[in-house]
Amino acid sequence: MNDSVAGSDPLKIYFCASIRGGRNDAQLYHDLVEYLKTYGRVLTEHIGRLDLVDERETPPCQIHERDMTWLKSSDIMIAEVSTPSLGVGYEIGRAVEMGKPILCLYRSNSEKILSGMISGSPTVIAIVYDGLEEAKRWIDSFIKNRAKK
Ligand code: 6IA
Repeated sequence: MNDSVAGSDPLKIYFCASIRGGRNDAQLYHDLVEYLKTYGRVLTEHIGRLDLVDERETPPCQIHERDMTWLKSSDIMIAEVSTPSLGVGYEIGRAVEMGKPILCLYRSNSEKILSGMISGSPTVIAIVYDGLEEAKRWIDSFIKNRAKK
């Protein structure tokens, strides 16, 4: 792992991306999660699963409680926001309230315009990227700058 010192706790990363908002970018989410795993523990690794099945048996209150517990315990949030998702917007708002460092990644060729509530938030770093390799470079710089604080 790039960002951890031997013996210290791994960085806890809360990755968020669309589930019910649409899974067209599932491969991209998978690749981002794999990259984030080189930096620490991705608490929400399931979001990158290509075979994610929308099991409706899990009561929504359990999903919400589990995700909020993970979010509270996380060190940073990284959100892929090219596909609008109510859940991701909600998670970003909660992370802002909790004072978490937040990086939002938005594909330059997205068909959707990013919400002004994200691009206009003074505490959210929202960047436009072109391809996975550029997204990785933004992640590198976000994590390294955060580590200096
Ligand atoms: O509104 P959306 O479904 O697109 O919201 C997606 C975001 O909310 C993700 O970043 C997740 O962290 C969170 N989220 C929404 N639904 C779930 C969920 N459902 N499980 C975990 N996190 C969720 C359970 C079914 C699923 C395995 C398909």
